[in-house]
Amino acid sequence: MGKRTLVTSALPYANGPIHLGHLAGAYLPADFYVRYKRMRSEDVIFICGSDEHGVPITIAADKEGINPQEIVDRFHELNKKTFEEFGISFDYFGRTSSPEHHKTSQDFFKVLNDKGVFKKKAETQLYDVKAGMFLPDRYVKGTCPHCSYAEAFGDQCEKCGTSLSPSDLIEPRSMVTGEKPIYRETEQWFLPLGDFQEKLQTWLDTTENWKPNVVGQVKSWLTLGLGDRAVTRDLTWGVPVPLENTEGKVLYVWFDAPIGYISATKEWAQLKGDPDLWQKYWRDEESDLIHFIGKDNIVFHCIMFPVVLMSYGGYVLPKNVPANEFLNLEGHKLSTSRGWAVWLHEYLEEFEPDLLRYVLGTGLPETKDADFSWKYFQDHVNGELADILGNFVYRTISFTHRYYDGKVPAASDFTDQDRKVLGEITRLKNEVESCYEKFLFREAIQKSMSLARAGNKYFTEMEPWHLRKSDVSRCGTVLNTCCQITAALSILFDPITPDACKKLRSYLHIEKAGWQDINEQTLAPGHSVEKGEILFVKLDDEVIEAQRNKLEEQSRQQEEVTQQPDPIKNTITFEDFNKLDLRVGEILSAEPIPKSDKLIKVTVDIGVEKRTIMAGIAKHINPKELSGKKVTVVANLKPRKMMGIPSEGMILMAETPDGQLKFLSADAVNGSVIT
Ligand code: B3M
Ligand code: ZN
Repeated sequence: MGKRTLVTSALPYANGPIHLGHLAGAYLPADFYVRYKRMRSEDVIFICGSDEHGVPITIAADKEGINPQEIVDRFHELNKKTFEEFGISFDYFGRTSSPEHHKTSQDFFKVLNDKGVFKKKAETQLYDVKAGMFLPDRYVKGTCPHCSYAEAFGDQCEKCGTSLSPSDLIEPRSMVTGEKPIYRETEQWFLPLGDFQEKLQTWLDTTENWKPNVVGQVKSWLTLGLGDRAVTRDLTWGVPVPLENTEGKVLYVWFDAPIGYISATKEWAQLKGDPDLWQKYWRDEESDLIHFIGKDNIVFHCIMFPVVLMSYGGYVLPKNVPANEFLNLEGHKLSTSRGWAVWLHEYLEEFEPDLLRYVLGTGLPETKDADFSWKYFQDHVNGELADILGNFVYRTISFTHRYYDGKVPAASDFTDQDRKVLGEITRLKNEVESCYEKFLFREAIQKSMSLARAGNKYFTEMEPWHLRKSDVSRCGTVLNTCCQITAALSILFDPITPDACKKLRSYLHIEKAGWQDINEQTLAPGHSVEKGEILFVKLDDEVIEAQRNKLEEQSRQQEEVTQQPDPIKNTITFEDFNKLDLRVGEILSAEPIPKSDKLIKVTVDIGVEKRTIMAGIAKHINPKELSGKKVTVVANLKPRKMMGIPSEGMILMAETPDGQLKFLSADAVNGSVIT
């Protein structure tokens, strides 16, 4: 263990609010860890901030038709405030739009460029001629070649989940202008990760106690072999490339974002009035750098950023990267676009932070994906926080208050049972410590609760309410013992439920207690204790039911939004319209195409002649039902081969807002697009 620790949590994109999935991945475990270290008076700082660059930001801005700056300002403020209210105790929460960040990341780029680390290569990329801009994959939409979904993105079809590249899309179109993009050459700077393979391996061999899921991912990247990774992009939103003649180029967001940890630490140091202080954490070998992230960020933190740091020189490399897996919600994948998420700022409108901190902590996706449900939340709040921890400490302090005038009674003649339960304090404290050091937070929480459970059981079995009358001295010993356990719990639980612990320590008048005070005699006889209040109130079924309904409703509403009809296209002239030759036709026969799940080969009589038309309707209509149907045909469409067969026209169909294709008819849904 080094002399000091620098803890970071992934910089959340400032394109939306924080939800439970984010929290369980990168923020809550980091906060447990940092609070634990602070309780031990260790030298630790906790750094985070908003990631304000990259395509996720510009897409969010485009969606609302506003400037990216407005988006990042809004969500930076909201997320900063939400984290604070939830007790995520960052020492500093910066943002990558800050001048210090631009300066720092440009310096990194320049130094690496001067050292000759980068390769410059021409690449072909999609380009929107009308908009005069290169298009990131996410900015291209088209029809998915697998499921025919018309709104698939250039990097993924959200309907069938297939990952795509823009060239896979049928009829690709730019999301900026709707035009068909072309390929154009452009020069970019690349980080040749492959050159660092050996250096990376040597460094990774020195690391200890990494989680198997992280080691596994990193190993497989290294085994596959590392390639060149572009660190610049042709975009206008981002940190400008700090070289001559690079107009329109910015740093790739994954180049600048991790450097955000450094620039935020610099800003923190400036605020402390000691501008060089950041160096102690980043450039001294005695510092342990720990990155808390979600599993989708592993490659950037374990390969790309370390390569940047080693090429620059003089920086510490991550000591550990305890990445978490994903959190599901009520048995389904969390999805912000489908409205299947619990937003942290909304949670905070109705519940105390401590409840979720504890419950989410007991079910963190540490080694595999985990599920959060409102029922799970209720069960753990009621069954553990309220019935065990809360019940035990309340019984203890209220009894002390009532029968001992609020003074810890003296103890004498300890029995085996007393010694055993007191022994649990040190035993569990040691075990909890070792869990924290190994980033096993679920287990740390479970073991912390074991102490409360032992205390609660002891209280029940000793029956002090009887002893009070039958054996006064014995009753005092029992209560003294319970008071010691209560004091220990008020410190042991501090990283998990800080608000409740702060209250509890104030009832016990041990506000300043730290980890070293978790022992068997924290409270001397005669030490005064306040009556205090119940720490955790049970949650009713209705409250939980309401949350579940809210989630369902939210996802239903989102579905409606995403199914909104397409906007009306640009106005055309009558001449434009007149170019179309539309004919009424009758389907004579139809046969499915064996290798296609989409196409049907249709023969249509359009009066003047018979046509073969390949129609993409197999998913929606049974070929057997086609014969004899009257249809509208675009008769002068340039023939085009599909599955090797020339298609001589197009049958017009109505596409309902939810993507179903129907024949044109008077009872088609309003707003159906004729397609
Ligand atoms: N903003 C991605 C994410 O939120 C990214 C993390 C940056 S950490 C330097 O998943
Ligand atoms: Zn698809």
